[in-house]
Parts: sequence; structure tokens; C-alpha cells
Amino acid sequence: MAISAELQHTIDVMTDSRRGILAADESTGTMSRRMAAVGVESTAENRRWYRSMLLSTPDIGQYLCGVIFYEETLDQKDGDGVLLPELAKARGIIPGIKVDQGKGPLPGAPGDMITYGLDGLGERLTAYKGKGALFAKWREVYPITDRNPTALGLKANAEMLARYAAVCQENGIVPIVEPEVLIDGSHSIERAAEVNEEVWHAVFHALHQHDVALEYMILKPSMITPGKDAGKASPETVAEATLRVLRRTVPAAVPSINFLSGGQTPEEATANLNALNLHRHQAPWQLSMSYGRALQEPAMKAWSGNSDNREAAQDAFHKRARLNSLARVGEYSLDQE
Ligand code: 5MM
Repeated sequence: MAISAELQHTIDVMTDSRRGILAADESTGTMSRRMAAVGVESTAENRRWYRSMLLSTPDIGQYLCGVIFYEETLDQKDGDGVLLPELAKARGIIPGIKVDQGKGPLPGAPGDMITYGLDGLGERLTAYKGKGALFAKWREVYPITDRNPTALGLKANAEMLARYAAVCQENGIVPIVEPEVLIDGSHSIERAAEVNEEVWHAVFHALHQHDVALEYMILKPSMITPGKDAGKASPETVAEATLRVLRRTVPAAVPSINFLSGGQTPEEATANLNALNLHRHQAPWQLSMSYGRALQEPAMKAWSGNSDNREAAQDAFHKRARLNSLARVGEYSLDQE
């Protein structure tokens, strides 16, 4: 198949109008923190059990069109010996893979960060594709302070995202481009809007310079909210600010915007996605989700490391996936909780 046809096929599934993406690509360090919070030891076996439990949830393919895996998961099997990427595919869910390799300080830009992993990316993508991955994800992280992100931080992080996206497309892999502006801090929603506007503008400038085909990528941004120590904004306010800035910066050729949840509660993330979709006539893109914590937190708590809680954990996961699928089309309301 020609590369453009491969990319288009993946995009067709990933832009399904009622489904979204599960981010299950926690690196081992992050997963250890998530599991520790519910009193579970993060062993490879516990991670395998938990992620195969999520994917085996009855009817989950009605709500999810993609799942982002961490490298380790590509080789893990469910209790019947089925590889987890195959388990996902059997439910109509496309497997994807996180390909960034962590982050550290950006020299010359105090307070900013940069993500690692471009060396050898083409070879790694070939191997992941052989294991079933049809899309990839790379996250750059931007803290907000009075001085951050710096001009250098904006430029360097955008370059990384664009170079990663170009390598993916060359290999027939759809890139999810994730510039995460952190919710940490006490900044106002206006400051978050200002920073996200600079970030998205820089990212699309770099994507253009690197000749990335916008039709074959997905943007995974933060929603525009106040900092987590500055109180909450209503879903209507979040949706208005987010759409206003997206419309200024994201070309209409991008097929889908799949938000991260970034530390919002599961209920907030669903309500905010719903508010965004109530205004979808103002958006040339699909407005969907690629949530990690907001889809998984209740399931992780319900499980708490006890396999007898499997059904309760699947029920909790099913509920969040179903409610976000309703939010995806603006049909969610609080009384459905
Ligand atoms: C699931 O967490 C992802 C990986 O994080 P680490 O590399 O730090 O382990 C993360 O990129 C995630 O995909 C996004 O942040 C979305 O998850 P949330 O929880 O923000 O919706």
C-alpha cells in the first residue's frame, strides 16, 4: 500500500465521530506512582494484568478507536495468550506506541524541558510497526511560570515535535503531536491562553517547515484552564478559551484534536469535552480525547491490586469511556454520572 493510503486508513479509524483514544502509555516510573497511589506494586505482571483487564472490558471498542501503548506492552499477552495489540485490534481499536524517551532540562532555557528519543527513531518505528502499531505519540512538556516557556523553549520543543512527526510519516505511521502545557501553578486562564497560543503557533510553524502533512497527524493539546492552584473555570469558559485559541493557530487541514486530561478530574475532563463539542460547529476538526488519568483513575482505584475486583474495575472504565463518547458529541450531562 502507498504510504499516503496507509496513513489515510489509520486516520479514517482514528477520527471516528463517536470514539476516542485511551492513553495507556505510562512509562514504568509514572505507572509505579499511579499504582503506589492505590497500594499496588508496579511489577511487569501487575502492569500486564491491569492493561489487559482494561482492553478486555466488554463493548469497549464502541467507545475507543485507539490505544497508546508503552513499549513493554507490545510484547505482553492476556490470560489466553493473546498479544495485547491483537486483543485491541480484535475490538476495532488501533494500537499505537509512545516513542519519546523521557525528558530533562533544556540547556540554555532555565525552567524549560526537552524530550529525548530522536536518535534511531526510524528503526524503532519499523520494529513497532512489525508488532502492530499504526500510530505513535511524542510529548513535549511546557511548564508555565512568569518566565516560562522561554523563546528558546518554544522553538526547541516545536522542532522536536516536527522532526518526530516527519520521521513517523516517512514510515507510514500517523504521529500524535502532544505539546502538553502543564496545569501546575496558580496562573490565570488568560495566561494559559497566552502560553498555549505561543506553543501551538510555534508547533505549526515547525510542522510546516519540516513538510509534515497536516492531513495525516493528530494534535493532542491541553485544554485552556486556569492553573490548578487558581480555582476552576466553568466548562463553558474552558471551551470558549480553548476554541478561540485553537482557531487562531491550528489549520483546518488537521483532522482531529484529541485533548489530554492533564490532571483534571475524570468528571471535569468529560464536562469540558462536552462543552467543546456543544460548539463543534465553530471547529473544522473533530474534537475528541486521548485521556490517560481521566479514563483510568476510577478503574485503577476499583481494582486496587485485587483480581476479585476485575468486574468492578471494568465497570468503572466502561462508564468513563461511555460518558466521554457521549461528550464527544455534546450529549453528556452531569446527571448521567
Ligand atoms: C499516560 O501518560 C503518558 C505518558 O507519561 P510519562 O511518559 O510521563 O509516563 C502521557 O503522555 C499521557 O499520554 C498524556 O499526558 C495524557 O494523559 P492524561 O493523564 O494527561 O490524560
